[in-house]
Amino acid sequence: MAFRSNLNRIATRLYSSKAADEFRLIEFSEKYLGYRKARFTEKLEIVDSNKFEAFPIYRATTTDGEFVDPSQDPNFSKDIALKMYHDMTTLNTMDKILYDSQRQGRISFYMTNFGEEANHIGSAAALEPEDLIYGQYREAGVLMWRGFPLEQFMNQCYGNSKDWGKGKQMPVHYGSEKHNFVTISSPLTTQMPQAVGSAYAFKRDGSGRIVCVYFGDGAASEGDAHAAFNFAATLKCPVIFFCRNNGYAISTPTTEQYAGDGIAGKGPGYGLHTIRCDGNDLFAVYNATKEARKLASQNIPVLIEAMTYRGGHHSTSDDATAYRSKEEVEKWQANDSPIYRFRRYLEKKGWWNDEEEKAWNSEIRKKILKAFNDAEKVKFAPIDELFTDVYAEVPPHLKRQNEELTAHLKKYGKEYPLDRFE
Ligand SMILES: Cc1ncc(C[n+]2csc(CCOP(=O)(O)OP(=O)(O)O)c2C)c(N)n1
Repeated sequence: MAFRSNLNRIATRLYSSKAADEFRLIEFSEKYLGYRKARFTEKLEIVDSNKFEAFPIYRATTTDGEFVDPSQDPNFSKDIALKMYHDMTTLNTMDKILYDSQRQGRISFYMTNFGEEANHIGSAAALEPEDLIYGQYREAGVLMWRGFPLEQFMNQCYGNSKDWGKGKQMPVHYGSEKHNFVTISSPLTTQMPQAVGSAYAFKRDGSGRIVCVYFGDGAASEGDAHAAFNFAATLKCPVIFFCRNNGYAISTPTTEQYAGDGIAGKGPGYGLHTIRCDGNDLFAVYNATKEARKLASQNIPVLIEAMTYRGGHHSTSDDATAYRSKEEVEKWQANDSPIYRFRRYLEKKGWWNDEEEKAWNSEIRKKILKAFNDAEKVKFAPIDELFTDVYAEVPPHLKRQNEELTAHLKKYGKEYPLDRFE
């Protein structure tokens, strides 16, 4: 049979070059291009990528919190809308306090989330609590939405004994098994292939959970991002890639980060469903993430690029005035604050007013300062706990290091502030 069909094929090819062309077209299209159908063309043209239309920016509201198309209103209940506002403003106030406290030398490091509050709260609210989150480091609001306590934020930033990580991580490298939030890794983009691996595991175990992985425009230039996109698309993983495009990777502006259509422009090339949205519009972020979650739960991976602006310095180790003007930052603050935008929406609904704003500001500031002061008083975990928790059983090389440290401290202990450890 096989011999005969081969003969037939050869005969067909000899008989008709048109059939041969068709055969090649089908092979190229169905086998090499997978899901795409290509055609032959006799027009010699090297495609100029700049001629592709850029992804539009999906928005729901204006900067004054007004719906452009009322059908895009997800109709939050008053309770949910107020929780959103409370979380965004709590995050903002916490950032101010912790940023200042680093400047006073009370904690070693901090990263603010200024200007990205709608990205965090809008996306987190659209996910299910059991969905697994992989963050980059500038997503504290996602954890806040999930109920990570203020005290834990403070304990983690102090690295004291009440910190669930017992001070083993740098400040803002949060993690919480209880909140399905994988501990942050400092090396950029490690979280992306890991997230796809978790998503693939969820697909195989049929749990219905999905993964949402956050990353910045800078992180998207790492090779690991490419690996993650490609694995997710080819293995059809239940994952949402949430890019916070905030214009900068430390001092590198996006104009130097990529030459194509941002991060969204990469999506179709990998076979990812893709949307670009206004990251300062909580409603747009929520709607986009909600839709993406639906697709992801059917094993269709989605890339979201949320356009925003990094309102603060990259971190407390950075001075952004060295590479961007004060006027640029002020322009963003004056024209597009995600918090103000959402507040305008609440006010128009009759759910918020100036007095409530004033009372809330003072209440939340007091709460945060109390948690902060309490955390400052807590001692660090006992020194030998430095060697525990990472491995189920302490391996021999760590045991040896522990012995060396104990001997060293016996001899030179008075040179160290040992009274600050439990
Ligand atoms: C592999 C690696 N390279 C470099 C760094 C140093 N680094 C830390 S954050 C950062 C910029 C990341 O920018 P982006 O992904 O856009 O996120 P953003 O800080 O703007 O939120 C860089 C280069 C790092 N942590 N890891």
